[in-house]
Amino acid sequence: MDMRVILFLTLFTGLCVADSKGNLALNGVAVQSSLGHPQGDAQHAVDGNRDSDYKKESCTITKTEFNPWWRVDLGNVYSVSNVTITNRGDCCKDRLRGAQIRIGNKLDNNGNNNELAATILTAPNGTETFSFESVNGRYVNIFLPGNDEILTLCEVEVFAVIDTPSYICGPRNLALGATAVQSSILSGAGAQRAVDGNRNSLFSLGSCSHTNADRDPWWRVDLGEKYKVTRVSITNIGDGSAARINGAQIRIGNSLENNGNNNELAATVVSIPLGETKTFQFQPIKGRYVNIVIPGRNEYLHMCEVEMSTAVPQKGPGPGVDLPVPQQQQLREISPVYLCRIGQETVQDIVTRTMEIFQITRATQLPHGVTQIQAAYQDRFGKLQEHLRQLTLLFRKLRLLYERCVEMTPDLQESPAELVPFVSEETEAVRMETCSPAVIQERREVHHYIL
Ligand SMILES: [Ca+2]
Ligand SMILES: [Ca+2]
Repeated sequence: MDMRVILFLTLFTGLCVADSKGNLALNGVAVQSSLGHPQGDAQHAVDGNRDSDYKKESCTITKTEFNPWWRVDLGNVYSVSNVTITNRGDCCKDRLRGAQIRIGNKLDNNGNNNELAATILTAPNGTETFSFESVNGRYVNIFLPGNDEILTLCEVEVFAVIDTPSYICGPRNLALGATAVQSSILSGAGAQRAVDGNRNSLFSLGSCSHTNADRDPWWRVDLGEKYKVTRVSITNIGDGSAARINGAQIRIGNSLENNGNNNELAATVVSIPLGETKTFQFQPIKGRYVNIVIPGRNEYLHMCEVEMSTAVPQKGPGPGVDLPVPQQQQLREISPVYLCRIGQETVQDIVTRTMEIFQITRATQLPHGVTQIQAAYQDRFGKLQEHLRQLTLLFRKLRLLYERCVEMTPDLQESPAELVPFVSEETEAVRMETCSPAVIQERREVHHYIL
Protein backbone atom coordinates (compact mmCIF):
# COMPACT_ATOMS: atom_id res chain seq x y z
CA MET A 1 0.00 0.00 0.00
CA ASP A 2 1.08 3.49 -0.75
CA MET A 3 2.90 5.21 2.11
CA ARG A 4 0.72 8.27 2.09
CA VAL A 5 -2.44 6.22 2.30
CA ILE A 6 -1.00 4.13 5.10
CA LEU A 7 -0.27 7.31 7.02
CA PHE A 8 -3.75 8.63 6.33
CA LEU A 9 -5.49 5.46 7.43
CA THR A 10 -3.21 5.16 10.43
CA LEU A 11 -4.05 8.67 11.54
CA PHE A 12 -7.75 8.12 11.21
CA THR A 13 -7.97 4.79 12.88
CA GLY A 14 -6.21 6.18 15.91
CA LEU A 15 -3.19 3.91 15.76
CA CYS A 16 -0.85 6.86 15.92
CA VAL A 17 1.76 5.31 18.17
CA ALA A 18 2.57 2.10 20.00
CA ASP A 19 0.59 1.03 23.00
CA SER A 20 1.29 1.20 26.68
CA LYS A 21 -0.53 0.89 29.99
CA GLY A 22 0.46 3.86 32.14
CA ASN A 23 -1.98 5.55 34.51
CA LEU A 24 -2.36 9.00 32.95
CA ALA A 25 -4.08 10.51 35.98
CA LEU A 26 -1.30 9.75 38.46
CA ASN A 27 -0.31 13.03 40.15
CA GLY A 28 -2.37 15.02 37.65
CA VAL A 29 -4.04 18.24 38.75
CA ALA A 30 -7.37 17.34 40.35
CA VAL A 31 -10.17 19.61 41.53
CA GLN A 32 -13.67 18.99 42.87
CA SER A 33 -16.91 20.87 43.34
CA SER A 34 -16.31 21.44 47.07
CA LEU A 35 -14.23 20.21 49.99
CA GLY A 36 -16.43 18.30 52.40
CA HIS A 37 -13.80 17.63 55.01
CA PRO A 38 -10.18 18.79 55.51
CA GLN A 39 -8.82 15.29 54.78
CA GLY A 40 -10.80 14.86 51.56
CA ASP A 41 -8.70 16.81 49.09
CA ALA A 42 -9.37 16.19 45.37
CA GLN A 43 -5.71 15.32 44.88
CA HIS A 44 -6.11 12.21 47.04
CA ALA A 45 -7.75 10.38 44.13
CA VAL A 46 -4.58 10.65 42.04
CA ASP A 47 -1.95 10.01 44.72
CA GLY A 48 -1.26 6.46 43.53
CA ASN A 49 -2.70 4.94 46.71
CA ARG A 50 -5.83 2.76 46.47
CA ASP A 51 -6.37 2.56 50.23
CA SER A 52 -10.16 2.63 50.60
CA ASP A 53 -10.25 3.54 54.29
CA TYR A 54 -11.19 7.22 54.41
CA LYS A 55 -9.25 7.75 57.64
CA LYS A 56 -5.99 6.92 55.85
CA GLU A 57 -6.14 10.29 54.07
CA SER A 58 -6.05 8.96 50.54
CA CYS A 59 -9.68 9.55 49.55
CA THR A 60 -11.60 12.64 48.41
CA ILE A 61 -14.88 14.00 49.72
CA THR A 62 -17.22 16.78 48.65
CA LYS A 63 -19.89 18.48 50.70
CA THR A 64 -23.46 17.20 50.54
CA GLU A 65 -24.63 19.08 47.50
CA PHE A 66 -26.45 19.17 44.20
CA ASN A 67 -24.50 17.43 41.39
CA PRO A 68 -21.08 17.08 43.04
CA TRP A 69 -18.13 16.38 40.70
CA TRP A 70 -14.44 15.66 40.62
CA ARG A 71 -12.09 16.33 37.69
CA VAL A 72 -8.53 15.52 36.70
CA ASP A 73 -6.57 17.36 34.02
CA LEU A 74 -4.42 14.93 32.01
CA GLY A 75 -2.43 17.85 30.60
CA ASN A 76 -2.82 16.69 26.99
CA VAL A 77 -5.49 14.97 24.99
CA TYR A 78 -5.55 11.19 25.10
CA SER A 79 -7.78 8.55 23.59
CA VAL A 80 -9.12 7.24 26.91
CA SER A 81 -10.51 3.70 26.96
CA ASN A 82 -10.51 2.64 30.63
CA VAL A 83 -11.07 4.30 33.99
CA THR A 84 -10.40 2.39 37.19
CA ILE A 85 -12.16 3.64 40.29
CA THR A 86 -11.52 2.67 43.89
CA ASN A 87 -14.60 3.24 46.02
CA ARG A 88 -14.58 4.05 49.69
CA GLY A 89 -14.54 0.82 51.66
CA ASP A 90 -15.03 1.78 55.31
CA CYS A 91 -18.59 2.97 54.74
CA CYS A 92 -21.10 4.48 52.32
CA LYS A 93 -20.24 2.44 49.22
CA ASP A 94 -23.66 3.17 47.78
CA ARG A 95 -22.99 6.86 47.38
CA LEU A 96 -21.09 6.25 44.13
CA ARG A 97 -24.03 4.55 42.45
CA GLY A 98 -25.17 6.54 39.41
CA ALA A 99 -21.91 8.45 39.02
CA GLN A 100 -20.89 9.21 35.45
CA ILE A 101 -17.47 9.14 33.83
CA ARG A 102 -17.28 12.06 31.43
CA ILE A 103 -14.36 12.83 29.15
CA GLY A 104 -13.58 15.72 26.84
CA ASN A 105 -11.78 18.99 26.30
CA LYS A 106 -14.30 21.53 27.45
CA LEU A 107 -14.72 23.17 30.82
CA ASP A 108 -18.33 24.24 30.24
CA ASN A 109 -20.26 23.30 33.36
CA ASN A 110 -16.86 22.44 34.83
CA GLY A 111 -16.40 19.65 32.28
CA ASN A 112 -19.56 17.82 33.32
CA ASN A 113 -21.10 18.32 29.88
CA ASN A 114 -18.29 16.41 28.20
CA GLU A 115 -19.02 13.06 26.57
CA LEU A 116 -20.50 10.37 28.78
CA ALA A 117 -18.12 7.41 28.62
CA ALA A 118 -19.69 5.17 31.26
CA THR A 119 -22.13 5.18 34.18
CA ILE A 120 -21.43 3.44 37.47
CA LEU A 121 -24.64 1.44 37.83
CA THR A 122 -23.75 -0.60 40.88
CA ALA A 123 -21.58 0.60 43.74
CA PRO A 124 -18.06 -0.76 43.22
CA ASN A 125 -16.85 -3.10 45.91
CA GLY A 126 -13.24 -1.99 46.16
CA THR A 127 -11.56 -1.31 42.82
CA GLU A 128 -13.43 -1.64 39.55
CA THR A 129 -12.45 -0.92 35.95
CA PHE A 130 -14.83 0.66 33.45
CA SER A 131 -14.00 0.00 29.80
CA PHE A 132 -15.64 1.79 26.90
CA GLU A 133 -15.24 2.89 23.31
CA SER A 134 -12.30 5.33 23.38
CA VAL A 135 -13.14 8.96 24.05
CA ASN A 136 -10.68 11.74 23.22
CA GLY A 137 -10.14 14.19 26.02
CA ARG A 138 -7.92 16.11 28.34
CA TYR A 139 -10.33 16.24 31.27
CA VAL A 140 -11.82 13.24 33.03
CA ASN A 141 -14.76 14.02 35.27
CA ILE A 142 -16.58 11.87 37.77
CA PHE A 143 -19.99 13.50 37.94
CA LEU A 144 -22.64 12.42 40.43
CA PRO A 145 -26.02 13.83 39.38
CA GLY A 146 -28.65 14.38 42.04
CA ASN A 147 -29.70 16.34 45.11
CA ASP A 148 -27.93 15.97 48.44
CA GLU A 149 -25.17 13.79 47.08
CA ILE A 150 -21.67 13.28 48.45
CA LEU A 151 -18.91 12.22 46.08
CA THR A 152 -16.02 10.23 47.53
CA LEU A 153 -13.26 8.60 45.50
CA CYS A 154 -10.24 6.79 46.90
CA GLU A 155 -8.42 6.50 43.57
CA VAL A 156 -9.12 7.22 39.94
CA GLU A 157 -6.80 5.75 37.31
CA VAL A 158 -7.09 6.66 33.66
CA PHE A 159 -5.78 4.57 30.78
CA ALA A 160 -5.60 5.14 27.06
CA VAL A 161 -5.13 2.81 24.13
CA ILE A 162 -1.83 4.60 23.60
CA ASP A 163 0.11 6.55 26.18
CA THR A 164 1.20 9.26 23.75
CA PRO A 165 -1.19 12.21 23.48
CA SER A 166 -3.61 12.04 20.57
CA TYR A 167 -2.58 15.62 20.06
CA ILE A 168 -0.89 18.36 22.01
CA CYS A 169 -3.52 20.28 23.82
CA GLY A 170 -3.70 23.96 24.60
CA PRO A 171 -1.42 25.14 27.40
CA ARG A 172 -2.34 24.59 31.01
CA ASN A 173 -4.08 27.10 33.22
CA LEU A 174 -1.18 28.88 34.94
CA ALA A 175 -3.38 30.31 37.70
CA LEU A 176 -4.83 27.01 38.91
CA GLY A 177 -3.94 26.63 42.57
CA ALA A 178 -1.56 29.63 42.54
CA THR A 179 -1.60 32.12 45.41
CA ALA A 180 -4.17 34.90 45.07
CA VAL A 181 -4.94 37.97 47.18
CA GLN A 182 -7.42 40.85 46.90
CA SER A 183 -8.13 44.31 48.28
CA SER A 184 -10.59 43.01 50.93
CA ILE A 185 -12.70 39.94 51.66
CA LEU A 186 -16.50 39.91 51.94
CA SER A 187 -18.15 37.04 53.84
CA GLY A 188 -15.10 34.80 53.67
CA ALA A 189 -15.05 34.88 49.86
CA GLY A 190 -11.27 35.01 49.53
CA ALA A 191 -9.24 35.56 46.37
CA GLN A 192 -8.21 31.89 46.29
CA ARG A 193 -11.73 30.88 45.26
CA ALA A 194 -11.07 32.35 41.80
CA VAL A 195 -8.20 29.92 41.19
CA ASP A 196 -9.66 26.71 42.65
CA GLY A 197 -10.39 25.17 39.22
CA ASN A 198 -14.14 25.41 39.80
CA ARG A 199 -16.13 27.75 37.56
CA ASN A 200 -19.36 27.23 39.48
CA SER A 201 -20.93 30.68 39.41
CA LEU A 202 -23.46 30.44 42.23
CA PHE A 203 -21.97 32.48 45.07
CA SER A 204 -23.58 30.29 47.72
CA LEU A 205 -21.57 27.30 46.51
CA GLY A 206 -18.36 28.86 47.77
CA SER A 207 -16.21 29.07 44.67
CA CYS A 208 -16.39 32.81 43.89
CA SER A 209 -14.15 35.54 45.29
CA HIS A 210 -15.78 38.76 46.55
CA THR A 211 -14.34 42.04 47.85
CA ASN A 212 -16.13 44.77 49.77
CA ALA A 213 -17.24 47.89 47.89
CA ASP A 214 -13.67 49.23 47.87
CA ARG A 215 -12.37 52.22 45.98
CA ASP A 216 -10.55 50.67 42.97
CA PRO A 217 -11.03 47.07 44.17
CA TRP A 218 -8.42 44.61 42.94
CA TRP A 219 -7.51 40.93 42.82
CA ARG A 220 -4.06 39.51 42.09
CA VAL A 221 -2.56 36.11 41.42
CA ASP A 222 1.11 35.29 41.81
CA LEU A 223 2.16 32.78 39.13
CA GLY A 224 5.38 32.10 41.03
CA GLU A 225 7.55 32.69 37.95
CA LYS A 226 7.47 34.89 34.88
CA TYR A 227 5.31 33.77 31.99
CA LYS A 228 4.44 35.28 28.65
CA VAL A 229 0.72 35.52 29.25
CA THR A 230 -1.49 35.85 26.18
CA ARG A 231 -4.90 34.82 27.41
CA VAL A 232 -7.04 35.41 30.50
CA SER A 233 -10.54 34.01 31.07
CA ILE A 234 -12.89 35.39 33.69
CA THR A 235 -16.05 33.63 34.90
CA ASN A 236 -18.61 36.14 36.13
CA ILE A 237 -20.93 35.60 39.07
CA GLY A 238 -24.19 33.85 38.19
CA ASP A 239 -26.49 35.02 40.96
CA GLY A 240 -25.42 38.61 41.56
CA SER A 241 -24.93 41.75 39.52
CA ALA A 242 -23.33 41.00 36.15
CA ALA A 243 -22.47 44.66 35.50
CA ARG A 244 -20.09 45.09 38.43
CA ILE A 245 -17.25 43.56 36.41
CA ASN A 246 -17.72 46.11 33.59
CA GLY A 247 -14.62 48.24 33.09
CA ALA A 248 -12.31 45.86 34.97
CA GLN A 249 -8.75 45.90 33.70
CA ILE A 250 -6.39 42.95 33.30
CA ARG A 251 -2.86 44.03 34.18
CA ILE A 252 0.28 41.91 33.97
CA GLY A 253 3.87 42.50 35.09
CA ASN A 254 6.51 42.01 37.76
CA SER A 255 6.00 45.08 39.92
CA LEU A 256 4.03 45.18 43.15
CA GLU A 257 3.88 48.98 43.07
CA ASN A 258 0.31 50.06 43.86
CA ASN A 259 -0.37 46.36 44.59
CA GLY A 260 0.52 45.48 41.01
CA ASN A 261 -2.22 47.67 39.57
CA ASN A 262 0.30 49.82 37.68
CA ASN A 263 1.56 46.87 35.62
CA GLU A 264 0.96 46.77 31.87
CA LEU A 265 -2.66 46.89 30.71
CA ALA A 266 -3.51 43.75 28.76
CA ALA A 267 -7.24 44.12 28.22
CA THR A 268 -10.36 45.82 29.57
CA VAL A 269 -13.61 44.01 30.30
CA VAL A 270 -16.58 45.58 28.58
CA SER A 271 -19.11 43.14 29.99
CA ILE A 272 -19.55 39.45 30.82
CA PRO A 273 -23.06 37.94 30.98
CA LEU A 274 -24.23 36.45 34.29
CA GLY A 275 -22.47 33.21 35.09
CA GLU A 276 -20.56 33.12 31.82
CA THR A 277 -16.87 32.79 31.04
CA LYS A 278 -15.22 35.29 28.71
CA THR A 279 -11.71 34.94 27.30
CA PHE A 280 -9.46 37.92 26.58
CA GLN A 281 -6.54 37.44 24.17
CA PHE A 282 -3.69 39.85 23.61
CA GLN A 283 -0.06 40.14 22.58
CA PRO A 284 2.27 38.32 25.01
CA ILE A 285 3.00 40.23 28.21
CA LYS A 286 5.73 38.82 30.40
CA GLY A 287 5.03 38.85 34.09
CA ARG A 288 4.66 37.02 37.34
CA TYR A 289 1.63 38.92 38.63
CA VAL A 290 -1.77 39.15 36.98
CA ASN A 291 -4.16 41.73 38.41
CA ILE A 292 -7.84 42.36 37.85
CA VAL A 293 -8.68 45.89 38.98
CA ILE A 294 -11.78 48.06 38.63
CA PRO A 295 -10.44 51.62 38.50
CA GLY A 296 -12.23 54.86 39.23
CA ARG A 297 -15.15 53.82 41.37
CA ASN A 298 -16.30 52.19 44.57
CA GLU A 299 -17.27 48.69 43.57
CA TYR A 300 -17.52 45.06 44.59
CA LEU A 301 -15.14 42.84 42.64
CA HIS A 302 -16.34 39.26 42.42
CA MET A 303 -15.14 36.52 40.10
CA CYS A 304 -15.92 32.81 40.12
CA GLU A 305 -12.81 31.75 38.22
CA VAL A 306 -9.83 33.41 36.57
CA GLU A 307 -7.76 31.26 34.20
CA MET A 308 -4.74 32.22 32.14
CA SER A 309 -2.26 30.69 29.76
CA THR A 310 0.54 31.28 27.30
CA ALA A 311 -0.01 30.86 23.56
CA VAL A 312 2.42 28.06 22.85
CA PRO A 313 1.79 24.65 24.37
CA GLN A 314 4.08 24.04 27.33
CA LYS A 315 5.96 21.01 26.13
CA GLY A 316 9.30 20.32 27.74
CA PRO A 317 10.54 23.70 28.96
CA GLY A 318 9.64 24.66 32.49
CA PRO A 319 7.79 27.73 33.66
CA GLY A 320 9.06 31.08 32.50
CA VAL A 321 11.40 29.60 29.94
CA ASP A 322 11.15 31.11 26.49
CA LEU A 323 10.37 28.27 24.17
CA PRO A 324 13.26 27.67 21.79
CA VAL A 325 11.04 26.58 18.91
CA PRO A 326 9.47 29.41 16.94
CA GLN A 327 5.71 29.32 17.24
CA GLN A 328 5.16 28.74 13.55
CA GLN A 329 7.38 25.70 13.54
CA GLN A 330 5.74 24.39 16.69
CA LEU A 331 2.31 24.67 15.10
CA ARG A 332 3.51 22.87 11.99
CA GLU A 333 4.81 20.08 14.14
CA ILE A 334 1.51 19.52 15.86
CA SER A 335 -0.67 19.85 12.77
CA PRO A 336 -0.69 16.14 11.83
CA VAL A 337 -1.98 15.24 15.27
CA TYR A 338 -4.71 17.84 14.99
CA LEU A 339 -5.58 16.20 11.69
CA CYS A 340 -5.62 12.89 13.45
CA ARG A 341 -8.15 14.07 16.00
CA ILE A 342 -10.47 15.82 13.56
CA GLY A 343 -10.25 12.90 11.15
CA GLN A 344 -11.18 10.42 13.86
CA GLU A 345 -14.08 12.54 15.01
CA THR A 346 -15.33 12.96 11.46
CA VAL A 347 -15.19 9.23 10.80
CA GLN A 348 -17.00 8.63 14.07
CA ASP A 349 -19.71 11.12 13.08
CA ILE A 350 -20.09 9.42 9.71
CA VAL A 351 -20.55 6.06 11.40
CA THR A 352 -23.13 7.47 13.82
CA ARG A 353 -25.12 9.15 11.04
CA THR A 354 -25.04 6.02 8.93
CA MET A 355 -26.35 3.93 11.80
CA GLU A 356 -29.18 6.39 12.31
CA ILE A 357 -30.04 6.17 8.64
CA PHE A 358 -30.18 2.37 8.95
CA GLN A 359 -32.49 2.68 11.93
CA ILE A 360 -34.90 4.95 10.09
CA THR A 361 -34.84 2.79 6.97
CA ARG A 362 -35.55 -0.33 9.01
CA ALA A 363 -38.48 1.37 10.71
CA THR A 364 -40.10 2.11 7.35
CA GLN A 365 -40.39 -1.60 6.50
CA LEU A 366 -43.86 -2.32 7.85
CA PRO A 367 -45.36 -5.79 8.36
CA HIS A 368 -48.03 -7.00 5.93
CA GLY A 369 -51.39 -5.34 6.33
CA VAL A 370 -50.08 -2.32 8.21
CA THR A 371 -50.44 1.02 6.50
CA GLN A 372 -48.03 3.88 6.90
CA ILE A 373 -49.51 7.02 8.48
CA GLN A 374 -48.79 9.95 6.22
CA ALA A 375 -47.48 12.24 8.99
CA ALA A 376 -45.10 9.58 10.32
CA TYR A 377 -43.85 8.92 6.82
CA GLN A 378 -43.13 12.59 6.21
CA ASP A 379 -41.39 12.91 9.54
CA ARG A 380 -39.11 9.97 8.72
CA PHE A 381 -38.49 11.23 5.24
CA GLY A 382 -37.50 14.65 6.59
CA LYS A 383 -35.12 13.11 9.11
CA LEU A 384 -33.60 10.90 6.46
CA GLN A 385 -32.99 13.86 4.19
CA GLU A 386 -31.32 15.80 6.99
CA HIS A 387 -29.07 12.85 7.87
CA LEU A 388 -28.06 12.46 4.25
CA ARG A 389 -27.30 16.17 3.97
CA GLN A 390 -25.12 16.02 7.09
CA LEU A 391 -23.43 12.90 5.79
CA THR A 392 -22.50 14.69 2.57
CA LEU A 393 -20.99 17.53 4.58
CA LEU A 394 -19.00 15.10 6.72
CA PHE A 395 -17.56 13.41 3.65
CA ARG A 396 -16.59 16.81 2.25
CA LYS A 397 -14.86 17.56 5.53
CA LEU A 398 -13.02 14.26 5.37
CA ARG A 399 -11.98 15.04 1.82
CA LEU A 400 -10.57 18.42 2.93
CA LEU A 401 -8.67 16.75 5.73
CA TYR A 402 -7.25 14.28 3.27
CA GLU A 403 -6.12 17.07 0.96
CA ARG A 404 -4.45 18.83 3.85
CA CYS A 405 -2.80 15.58 4.89
CA VAL A 406 -1.39 15.20 1.38
CA GLU A 407 -0.09 18.77 1.39
CA MET A 408 1.71 18.15 4.64
CA THR A 409 3.41 14.98 3.52
CA PRO A 410 4.89 15.87 0.11
CA ASP A 411 7.92 13.67 0.78
CA LEU A 412 5.77 10.55 0.81
CA GLN A 413 4.87 8.61 -2.32
CA GLU A 414 2.12 9.42 -4.79
CA SER A 415 -1.45 7.96 -5.14
CA PRO A 416 -3.41 5.38 -5.24
CA ALA A 417 -6.18 7.67 -4.23
CA GLU A 418 -8.98 5.11 -4.71
CA LEU A 419 -8.26 3.71 -1.23
CA VAL A 420 -9.42 6.92 0.31
CA PRO A 421 -13.13 7.45 0.86
CA PHE A 422 -15.09 9.68 -1.50
CA VAL A 423 -12.47 10.23 -4.14
CA SER A 424 -14.49 9.10 -7.12
CA GLU A 425 -16.95 10.99 -9.36
CA GLU A 426 -19.03 12.06 -6.39
CA THR A 427 -16.11 14.11 -5.19
CA GLU A 428 -15.99 15.91 -8.49
CA ALA A 429 -19.71 16.63 -8.22
CA VAL A 430 -19.25 17.93 -4.69
CA ARG A 431 -16.56 20.29 -5.83
CA MET A 432 -18.95 21.97 -8.23
CA GLU A 433 -20.92 23.26 -5.27
CA THR A 434 -18.25 25.08 -3.36
CA CYS A 435 -20.29 28.29 -3.38
CA SER A 436 -22.82 26.73 -1.01
CA PRO A 437 -22.62 28.51 2.38
CA ALA A 438 -22.57 25.18 4.20
CA VAL A 439 -19.51 24.04 2.27
CA ILE A 440 -17.74 27.32 2.84
CA GLN A 441 -18.53 27.03 6.54
CA GLU A 442 -17.13 23.51 6.62
CA ARG A 443 -13.96 24.59 4.85
CA ARG A 444 -13.56 27.50 7.21
CA GLU A 445 -14.02 25.21 10.20
CA VAL A 446 -11.56 22.65 8.94
CA HIS A 447 -8.94 25.24 8.06
CA HIS A 448 -9.49 26.99 11.36
CA TYR A 449 -8.58 23.77 13.16
CA ILE A 450 -5.68 22.95 10.95
CA LEU A 451 -4.00 26.30 10.53
CA1 LIG B 1 -5.85 7.65 46.86
CA1 LIG C 1 -13.85 29.15 41.51
